[in-house]
Amino acid sequence: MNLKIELEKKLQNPIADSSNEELYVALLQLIKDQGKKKVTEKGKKKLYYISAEFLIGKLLSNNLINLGIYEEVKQLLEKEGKSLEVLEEIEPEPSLGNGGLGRLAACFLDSIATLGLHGDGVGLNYHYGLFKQLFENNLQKETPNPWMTEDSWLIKTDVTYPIDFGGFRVQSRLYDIDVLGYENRTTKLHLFDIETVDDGIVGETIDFDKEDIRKNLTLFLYPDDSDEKGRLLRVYQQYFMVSNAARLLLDESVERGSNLHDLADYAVVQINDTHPSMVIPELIRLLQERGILMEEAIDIVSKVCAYTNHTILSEALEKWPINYLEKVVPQLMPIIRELDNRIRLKVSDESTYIIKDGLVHMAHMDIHYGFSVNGVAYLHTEILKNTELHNFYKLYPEKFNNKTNGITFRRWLISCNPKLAALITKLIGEGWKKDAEELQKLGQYIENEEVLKQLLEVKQENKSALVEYIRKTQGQEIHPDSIFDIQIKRLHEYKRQQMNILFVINKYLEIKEGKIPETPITVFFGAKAAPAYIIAKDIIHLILCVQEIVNNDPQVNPYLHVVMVENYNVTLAEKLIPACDISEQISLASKEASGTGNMKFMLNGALTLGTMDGANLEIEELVGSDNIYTFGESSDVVIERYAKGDYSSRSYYEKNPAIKRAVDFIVSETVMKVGNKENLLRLYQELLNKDWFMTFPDFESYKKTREKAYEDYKDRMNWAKKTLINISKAGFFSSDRTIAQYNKDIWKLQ
Ligand code: GPQ
Repeated sequence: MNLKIELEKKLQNPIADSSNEELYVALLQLIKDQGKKKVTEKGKKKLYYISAEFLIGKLLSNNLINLGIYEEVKQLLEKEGKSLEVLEEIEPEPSLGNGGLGRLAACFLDSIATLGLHGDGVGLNYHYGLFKQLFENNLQKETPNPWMTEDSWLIKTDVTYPIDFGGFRVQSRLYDIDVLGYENRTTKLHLFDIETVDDGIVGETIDFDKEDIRKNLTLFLYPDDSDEKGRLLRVYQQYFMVSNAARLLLDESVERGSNLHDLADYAVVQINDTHPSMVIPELIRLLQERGILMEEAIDIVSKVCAYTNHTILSEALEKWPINYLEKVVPQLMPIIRELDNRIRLKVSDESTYIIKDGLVHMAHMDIHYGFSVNGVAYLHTEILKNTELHNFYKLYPEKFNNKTNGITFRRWLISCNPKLAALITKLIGEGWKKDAEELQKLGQYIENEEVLKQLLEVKQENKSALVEYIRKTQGQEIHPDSIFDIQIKRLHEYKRQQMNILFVINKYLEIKEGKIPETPITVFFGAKAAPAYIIAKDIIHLILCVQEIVNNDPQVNPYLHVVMVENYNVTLAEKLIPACDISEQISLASKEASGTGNMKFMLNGALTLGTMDGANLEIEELVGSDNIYTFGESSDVVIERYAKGDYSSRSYYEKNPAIKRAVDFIVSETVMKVGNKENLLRLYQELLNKDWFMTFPDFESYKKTREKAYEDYKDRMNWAKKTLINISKAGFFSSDRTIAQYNKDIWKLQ
């Protein structure tokens, strides 16, 4: 392909005379054409990865990389006086996900395509997706996040299905996004939409008529579920997603030769958390419609569906009231009752029943009627087996398995950190791009001063680029030589951003007393709070207040700076992670199923400051305890304390002066002056009287360990050595490895 000729054909103009917008669209079209030429794997059996979220991020650069023409395009544009970086800014980020679960699904599609597996993703085409976050008066404000533009990656197909809800029928329409794997393979992200959707019912805010399903069904991801209308809308969305997925699966399987009795030889479904769980009764229903008897239909579906659990937090394990399902999907309730009855006849342990106290337990249905149940990190799966799902484990030990999460190195290193990728390639060749384990070859350089210096230089350049970006976008001046200490993830109490900000408060007060840090520190936060999650929003409020106080205090700001990035998303993550020195992974032990940010930071040469939780355990195992900063109580201690139910945060507050001082600061005049009394007081009370995620017991060891990391940072060569060890051991966390394991143990695609 002659790139210049092809591009100018699309532009109908010379490159040099085209606007950036025109160039962006021309490139997008060119990539779409190239995508069509790639091979789509067509084995007999096919995977359907059903997920409420696919947090795919911008696609332009990633697709260019996976097509192998990134450098060529970049150079061509430069020669013509244009810049690929500027074009990247034009692309809106698809708003199809919320956090780790959705980003994992996106990494998985990249790996499925790259490994040439026969499998597609299935989800919904949310027009506004997750809200866009703005900060006003130190508070989070939610606004709609329209991301679809006239020219986008979406490809309208002619696939449509009639979908029945209680009392009315709607028509669906399938849109596809091509997922280009590395080199020559491709797979599809199938996004179902409703023909009658109406973007126009949404104004300036994210409020809208929640009852007008025909118009609102695919507008928002996770509509506010603090009232019944919102919760019902979620059920409508979930059924719409899985009914479409099930019909697609059946049609395609029949087309490939299945007689439906042998469906398990043609299709496998991965149920990504409980949002798609209704696919089980829906598939049974559709098989019955096609003439298969209940008994056999259940048997078939039980061989097709596999379930992934992503959390032990009980509030995230969905349970829908029977009357919701009766209203939205009356056709499923008889099947769900039948599924429950069969368990009641077989199993004496009532805790595993599907219907209990008027609620349908979606995960229970998945476990009884799926053939595989997996957790997402070693510790998480062990906790599922031994504690949370112990009663199920006793019934079906053979179903339980672990699949430690992974990330795609194409996006999370090659694309977001080209300087580091180039250095690695210079040292060990290209092989690591296909076989991530080859990163281990970097081990030979850990005593090589020249290499370590180059590693530090790359980090410094990435930090300077971030400084520039933050200046441009948020108007803040950051010290490029400061330690970049970063916590970016969904805002949730169990992730304990509140513990981090208490540390910052403590540091601020120490500096005010004259205890000056030897190296300046910049603490970054990025997080969205669910619109109805009050305490999470109060924590954001506190972070924003502290940001204002610290950054405007001339006595403090030469040494300490706080940056809360607005509207944290994949695009921002790609800028923050390559620039990070210290990666905050400080969830309460046992609560973070895996984490995947921890892996991205490690791969980009940041050192982890973390609890023994989720995949942090596996990071420690790989890099050794000298190359990670772990602290805090173990999951065993935490689980036992919950069981005893005797935790009193107030006693820690009274015993520990540093905790008391930092917590009291929340309601001090200094903070009240820049914040809201109501929010601050509520958070203060919450910590003092509840602190459900036990920040206080870990606070001392957190403080000590974080200070130790800051101390170690001063010895730059030794620090660089630790970061190189981390990079060299990151290969295990490639999602190519994770997907190969899913395929070997669960999917068994050819
Ligand atoms: N996760 Cl249940 C989400 O991002 N959203 C959810 O609704 C649930 C889980 C995360 C989980 O918190 C992380 O620990 C995992 O690394 C991630 O899923 C992917 O497994």
